[in-house]
Amino acid sequence: MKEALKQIEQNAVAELERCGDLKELENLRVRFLGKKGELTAILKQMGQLSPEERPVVGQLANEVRADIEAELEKRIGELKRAEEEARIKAERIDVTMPGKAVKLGQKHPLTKVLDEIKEIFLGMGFSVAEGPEVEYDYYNFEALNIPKNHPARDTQDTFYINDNIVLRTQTSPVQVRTMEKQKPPIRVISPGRVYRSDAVDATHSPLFHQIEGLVVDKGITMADLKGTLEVFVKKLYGEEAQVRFRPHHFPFTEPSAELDFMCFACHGEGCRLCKGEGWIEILGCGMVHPKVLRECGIDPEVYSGFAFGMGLERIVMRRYNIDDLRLFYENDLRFLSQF
Ligand code: 2NM
Repeated sequence: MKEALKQIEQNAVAELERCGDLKELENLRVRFLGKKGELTAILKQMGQLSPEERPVVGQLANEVRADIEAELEKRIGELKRAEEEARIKAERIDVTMPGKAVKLGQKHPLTKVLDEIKEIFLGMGFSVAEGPEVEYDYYNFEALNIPKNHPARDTQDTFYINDNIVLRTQTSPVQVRTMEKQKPPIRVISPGRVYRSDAVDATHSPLFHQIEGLVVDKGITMADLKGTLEVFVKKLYGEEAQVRFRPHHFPFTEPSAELDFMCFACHGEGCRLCKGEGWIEILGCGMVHPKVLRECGIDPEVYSGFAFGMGLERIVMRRYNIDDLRLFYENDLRFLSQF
């Protein structure tokens, strides 16, 4: 029996040393020390021994159990440490490795130029006003002296939600709302989306962007309009830019004009860019009609004002030599990443 016990210890120590895995170690513990293990099997035979031999063998059995347990603990410690080291090695972060580049987006060309235009007017004391794109017929037309039979109200041009509500065809309703709730002096620009029922082609879209402006105060004259808009064009196109005002007609301004700047390609000679004109139109403008002021609660005997409006797309197309405005709305990164 003593021989058997020593054999178990030898076998156990040898197997534990060979064993390279925590799960297998647990199997070995069960095999040697468990209730149905090899050591227990020997102890069950103790009854066959003489009373003198029993304590001796018992003590040896305890020593063998203690030795195996000690060896087991030692191996568990070693294997855990090895496992931990392997894990740390696998998880180690190489801080010298080049990072993954985060690709930043950029502003849409319409936004870039709009920001520039806003900045110019902010610099002249204007603030930015916004309003609803789904608008009452009253604000879009009626208050702006556009009577019921005016061609601008034609269903061909306007998206009607119902008899009283439209998709705004201009941002002027924002100016009307501003005059309604704000006393002069007023200096605002209103950029935003506008809608017209047009077929899509290279130069037309049912959705486009406008920037309108409005100044109302005591003593505002056509000279203020001309000075302000000339400064705007020079800030946008450079100090050497030349402007001219041409008489025009709008229902909401009187007198009205269109503002051209001299073609930068041919300097007024006439070329392909300006279609032989020598000048390129950039915006419409005029002195706010007294009827419009009165409708908005401003006394035209006390106050006067000027207003203007321009399309953003055409300005951006000229700036970057873009020949098809559909590119603005298609979100093709090959286009957008060029700006
Ligand atoms: C334009 C041209 C001329 C305009 C007028 C007004 C308002 F509300 F004051 F009457 N807002 N915008 C205006 C004037 C717009 O766009 C070509």
